[in-house]
Amino acid sequence: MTKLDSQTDVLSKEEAGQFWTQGYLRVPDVYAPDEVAELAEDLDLLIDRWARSNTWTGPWREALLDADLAATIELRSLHDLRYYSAAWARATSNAKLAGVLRCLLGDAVELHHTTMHVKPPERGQPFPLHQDWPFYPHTDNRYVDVLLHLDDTSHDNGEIRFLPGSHLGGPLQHVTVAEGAMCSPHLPTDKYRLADTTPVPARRGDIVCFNINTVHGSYLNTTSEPRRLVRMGYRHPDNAQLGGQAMGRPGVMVVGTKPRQHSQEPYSSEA
Ligand SMILES: O=C(O)CCC(=O)C(=O)O
Repeated sequence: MTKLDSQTDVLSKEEAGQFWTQGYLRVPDVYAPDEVAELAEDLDLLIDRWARSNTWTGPWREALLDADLAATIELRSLHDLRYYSAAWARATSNAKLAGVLRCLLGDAVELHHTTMHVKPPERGQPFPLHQDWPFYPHTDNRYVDVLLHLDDTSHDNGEIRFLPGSHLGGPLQHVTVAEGAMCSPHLPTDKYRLADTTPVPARRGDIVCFNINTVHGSYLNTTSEPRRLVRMGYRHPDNAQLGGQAMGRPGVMVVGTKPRQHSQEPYSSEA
C-alpha cells in the first residue's frame, strides 16, 4: 500500500544501518529552499517575539571557557514551535522527514517535542558533551532527535559534533548538581572532551539525526551571524517517557497509526 504520510526509500539500508551503528546520520536537502526560507522567516519572528535568553548552568562553563566568556555567553531558546507558527507545524511532519523516520524507527512514529537553539553571534553558547536522555528519559532507545538546520554550519559557528558509537552503552551518569544546586545535565568535562568528537557540518535545509543516547555537543559561535537550528524529537509510540521535558503530553503521529497496548485507554476529552 502507498504510504501518503511519508516518502519511501529515502534512506538506503546502509544509511539506516550507519545511523544505528554510529548513532548519528546527516541527511542532505530534506527541506526545499522555499520551505526553509519560510521557516527561517518565522523563526526570526519567534526569536524576537517569544524566545527566552538563557544559557546552560554548571561547572562546565569555567572548564571550557575563559572567565569573561563563561560569564557572558548567550543562547536563545523556545519549545513547541508548532504552537506558534503554521509553517513550523507543517515542518514537523514534512513527507521526506517522515520517510527518514520510517526508515529509522519503523511504521509508527510520533513527534515528542520541538526546541529552538539559536547561538547568537560572537558569544553563542557552546554545549558541553551530553546525551539527551537525561532531559527526557525514555524506556528504550527507539528515539531519534532531528536537528533541522536553518544556517550552514562549520567549526566557526559551532556545528554539531558526536562521539561515534557512544549510544551503544545506553544512558550515562551526568553531572546534575554543582555546589549544592541543580545544574544543566552534562558529562564530566575531564572525561568527555569536545576535542575527541567528530564534527558534522551541515547545510541549510539538511537534517542531522541522532539517537537519544548519542553523546554530542558543540563549540562557541564566534562568527558575526546567529547559528539557528531546531531540534525535533521523534519516538516509537510504545517507547514510554519516564520524566522531563514534555512529560505527559500526547505525542502527534507523523508516520502510521498509534498501536494499542493491552488495556490502554484512549485519550481523555478532559484537559
Ligand atoms: O545546538 C547545539 O549546538 C547543540 C544541540 C544539543 O545539544 C541538543 O539539541 O541536544
